[in-house]
Amino acid sequence: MSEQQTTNNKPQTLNGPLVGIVMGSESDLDIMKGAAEMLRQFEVEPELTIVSAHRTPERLRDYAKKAKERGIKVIIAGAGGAAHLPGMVAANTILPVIGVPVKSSNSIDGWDSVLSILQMPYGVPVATVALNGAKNAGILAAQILALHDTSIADKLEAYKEYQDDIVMESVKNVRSMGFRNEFDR
Ligand code: RP5
Repeated sequence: MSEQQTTNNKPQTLNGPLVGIVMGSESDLDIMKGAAEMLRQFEVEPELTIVSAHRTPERLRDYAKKAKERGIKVIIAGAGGAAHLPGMVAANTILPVIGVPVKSSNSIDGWDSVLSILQMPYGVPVATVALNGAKNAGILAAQILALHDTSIADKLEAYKEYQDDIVMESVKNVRSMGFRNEFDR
């Protein structure tokens, strides 16, 4: 892997994406594209593809084993039902893996996906976000990259301020409806 230090102390991989998004099926895309959209807000262009733990086990192993040498820093893996993809990716790499439980067509109620990804055995962690929480997975991946990238860190700070502004707008709206609010007096 080739890396260079830029002036803002930003480790920049010359070729290839820093975040890999994988999902068990194209049917997960509606949810999982949220991770890519969120990363793009921080000007991180991820790669995104299908890797099925059950239908393409060799591809899974290959993807996870080669990710680090290809320059990937964080993997986001999403799957539904018997959601073994994130755990098996984590079993095959030392990169941080963020797991997204997807409520899919074969999911009973979502708990199957959540527990399949959440309840990893000791020694093989997967950072699990909420059911269908791909957007948070994107933010979390950006936060990991921001540890060594001041430009992403600045965008995350701005995003925090944006969220604050949105809530304070709601505070004003609710107050204008005539509800008592002594806190913001
Ligand atoms: C999982 O099974 C996939 O991640 C998807 O959430 C679910 C259903 O897959 P399809 O039958 O729609 O391809 O492996």
